Amino acid sequence: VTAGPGDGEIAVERTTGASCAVERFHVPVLLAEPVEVRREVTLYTTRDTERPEDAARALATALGARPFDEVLGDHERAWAERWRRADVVVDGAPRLERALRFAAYHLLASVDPSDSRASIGARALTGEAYRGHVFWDTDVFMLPFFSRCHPAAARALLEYRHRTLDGARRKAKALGYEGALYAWESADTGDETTPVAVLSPYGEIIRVRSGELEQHIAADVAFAVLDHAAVTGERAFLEREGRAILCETARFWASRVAIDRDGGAHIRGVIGPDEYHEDVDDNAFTNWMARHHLRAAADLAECTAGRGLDPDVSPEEIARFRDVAARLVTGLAPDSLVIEQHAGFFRLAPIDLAAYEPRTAPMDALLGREATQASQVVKQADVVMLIALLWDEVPPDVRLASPPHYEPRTAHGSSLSPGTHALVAARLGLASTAARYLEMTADIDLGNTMGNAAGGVHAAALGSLWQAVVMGLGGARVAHDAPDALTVEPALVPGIRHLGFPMLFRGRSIEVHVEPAAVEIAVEGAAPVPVRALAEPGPARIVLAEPGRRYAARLGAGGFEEWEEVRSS
Ligand code: IFM
Repeated sequence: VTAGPGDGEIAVERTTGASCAVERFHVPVLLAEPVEVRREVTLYTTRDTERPEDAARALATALGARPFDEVLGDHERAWAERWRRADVVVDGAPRLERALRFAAYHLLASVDPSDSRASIGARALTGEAYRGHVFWDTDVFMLPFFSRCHPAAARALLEYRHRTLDGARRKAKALGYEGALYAWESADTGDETTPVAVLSPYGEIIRVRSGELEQHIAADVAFAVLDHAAVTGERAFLEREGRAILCETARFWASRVAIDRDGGAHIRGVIGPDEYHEDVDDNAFTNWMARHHLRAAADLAECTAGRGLDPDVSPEEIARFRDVAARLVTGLAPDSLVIEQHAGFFRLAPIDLAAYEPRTAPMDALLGREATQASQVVKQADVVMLIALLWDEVPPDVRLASPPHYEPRTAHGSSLSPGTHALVAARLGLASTAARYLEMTADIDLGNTMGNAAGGVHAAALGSLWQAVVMGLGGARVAHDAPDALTVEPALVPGIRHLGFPMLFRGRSIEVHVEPAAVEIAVEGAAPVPVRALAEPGPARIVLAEPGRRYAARLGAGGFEEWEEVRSS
């Protein structure tokens, strides 16, 4: 470390404790004289070399021999490249734009694309809550950001899941199932690390059952693998590591279901995303996600058959995956448009959340565990989460009818919840609801609205904010009916005049600009890419966008008009 006004005047005091390392710098300063602190940090662990301290010192010495500005220049260029691919511009909502930058900064800073031995903990590297453990937060909330803005980082995160597949196999076996079931809380080996009990803020010992029962993690990891492949177009990873992940975890589902006399397949005794309800049967999120996963595993195993890939999946097993998928119950009664969150949910006691406002504690603490389980209070997006992830699989009238049913029952006791509500509300055209949830998500860390900022940033919520804006307001997605195109179906909320975001799609760098009545795109890369603009109820307008050119589609009375080539502004 060096600091002005004169080098050598700085005194450093270092103390280390069992869980902290503190450095204090004593720098003489003069009134109105700027002081600049220059600091170079080198870091090695025993995973890299037997003598990490020697390696760190050697690198520090080598760096010290180079002019500081040159080293700083490398650092700045590396960041500038990351920003170029991730910076979202929101004209008309400065607080939202600031929150998006905060989100992108923390997400980008939390991952090392060259190291697949670690993934991102729930609070990234910013705090000790959840002990750095890796949850579905990474696969479902953060990975979509990386697959679109920093695919090398996304690959490392997915490779981490492949590396820890043995841990997932051990967990499935220990529970008496086949295949692989990822740890609800994962660390270096992939073995389950969820604590079996925690102490509540009121000193009570609370049993934690997620490690055993929150099994949707198997399908969440599969979802991330599939989403990454859909966006990047990378087949090699999908067909080797991705296939192993998908097929092993699909085996788990095939052995996990119980087929009833009526022929329906049931997944009994689970916890869904709504962790207020434990040991429930047929959580809709789990069942729909497992169905999506089983079908994708069957398709992949079929199209890679005969190549001698590991694991070997027989035609009978593929047929079994398809059969179980077809039988899985969905929570949709024939005459209903509202998906039941789990079997018996509609019969639970009604809840009026407004009566508890202003709330000073989470709903489960206010009601007590038993009353919470007996009531319809929902901790976090659950059916709404399934609609967000499986948008094209849910019939449009069900997409429309289910969220308004669950929204008034949802307590948002998890930071993962408001961003998902924002995304779904935006896609449904519920602009004021979307705006309210966007604000709520943006404030989680910057406003410390969960009251636990000391534990670190809520990394999944940061990912969910990015998704709500880019995939919700911007409407950028890969749709089932046009899997090779980037679909842009915007849903701006009032007040936003312009939303601009970069995204990598199939190896091409695309810049998307959305305004209330127009979409503009520009493509960089070696080959053209199909992009389509969609506005209900108008037809989809597809353009085969050539690299180096810019195109605009304007919204007319019958949806978007044909794309036109425009000059770069
Ligand atoms: O993964 C989440 C879970 O959905 C709700 N409780 C906190 C976990 C870590 O963020």
